[in-house]
Amino acid sequence: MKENLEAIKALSAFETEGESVGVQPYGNGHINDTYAAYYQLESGECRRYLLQRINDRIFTNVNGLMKNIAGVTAYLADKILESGGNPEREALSLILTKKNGLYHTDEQGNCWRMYRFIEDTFSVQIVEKAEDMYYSGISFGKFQKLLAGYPAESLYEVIKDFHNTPRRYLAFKSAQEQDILKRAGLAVKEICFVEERVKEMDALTSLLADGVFKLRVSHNDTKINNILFDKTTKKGLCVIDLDTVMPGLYHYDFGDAIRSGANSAAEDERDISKVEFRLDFFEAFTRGYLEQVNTVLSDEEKNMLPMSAKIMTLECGIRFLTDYLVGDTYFKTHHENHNLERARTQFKLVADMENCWTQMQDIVQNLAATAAGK
Ligand code: ADP
Ligand code: GN1
Ligand code: MG
Repeated sequence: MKENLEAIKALSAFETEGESVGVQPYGNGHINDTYAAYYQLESGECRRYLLQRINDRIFTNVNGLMKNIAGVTAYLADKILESGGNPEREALSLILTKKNGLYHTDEQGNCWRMYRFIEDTFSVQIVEKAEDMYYSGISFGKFQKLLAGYPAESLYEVIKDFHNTPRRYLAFKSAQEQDILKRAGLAVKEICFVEERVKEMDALTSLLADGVFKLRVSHNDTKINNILFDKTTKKGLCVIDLDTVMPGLYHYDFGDAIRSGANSAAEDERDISKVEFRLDFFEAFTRGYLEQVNTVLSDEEKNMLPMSAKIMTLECGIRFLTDYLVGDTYFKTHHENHNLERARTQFKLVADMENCWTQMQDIVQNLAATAAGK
């Protein structure tokens, strides 16, 4: 396969140990092309590295992105070591190129990077038990806690306005007005759903603009499959997929983790009756999360956690709907209405959250009080 050949060729650029014996496409990522690269050591032992071709259609400033990752992973490694952990398993570690670079650019202009492979882990795609959400909350909470002292302003804004919900709304309006594929008529219900919530779009961004929230280091893509879980302990071990680490808000991470994890069904489930917001999963995640960051977050930040779940879910639905209206140019789709179906699941979750709003607020208040008493 041509793809594998390009990956094999890229291997020789990196400072690896042993003899390369092959590569295999790996994982379920939707953005980068990921490979497991196999090596034979002199001792006869086998070693894997994780090789990725960075998606430069989405990430146009690969240099800035890689500097972000290098800075954050080195900082995390120090913090993990200080607290008696194992940085080689609990944080991503980059393998440098033979020229001491953070990534390699091949003759075709493809950018490649390599990580130490973290062995004996598993990933969760759809959450089936509250325990997984609890450990997910601990992992993302710990990630924020360890990075709380990292200067957020020093990070590149890899994708501008990535979680700027009002901007996402404007892009949606423009797509709806232009309606180049005449699809708006097929999405009337979904378009109305967005319009009915227009006043809420700036719930998070206005607090940042007003100085109520300070700029934080956020991960920005806190799907549960961006955590590697330890096969032995079953606990969250390492937060991965650091491409979108940027200056932002903790709420982007809390909200997106709830959006993706507290869903009883897949993000693109067609049978909407199967899609349900799981309040028990929300509770489990929040418990793990606040155990880690209760003292890091201000009261204002804590109060807005339920709202962040709603806004991030609404925003993601708006992004899917926009992509549907402009002709599926961003998210990979596998059938004609894929993005519209994805938007529907997100809006169902938003509606469910609105129906248990007081309970969500009570859960956060009670768990914050419990965590403070510990
Ligand atoms: P994408 O941005 O395409 O989602 P990820 O960085 O999340 O790509 O990586 C894709 C998959 O590769 C992950 O879901 C995970 O299974 C695996 N993976 C990533 N980094 C490592 C690593 N250092 N060790 C082991 N597996 C990894
Ligand atoms: C994309 O790579 P993946 O599938 O984890 C997207 C996220 C969306 C998500 C929705 C860089 O994430 O923002 O929430 O799809 N990543 C980017 O499934 O746009
Ligand atoms: Mg990923």
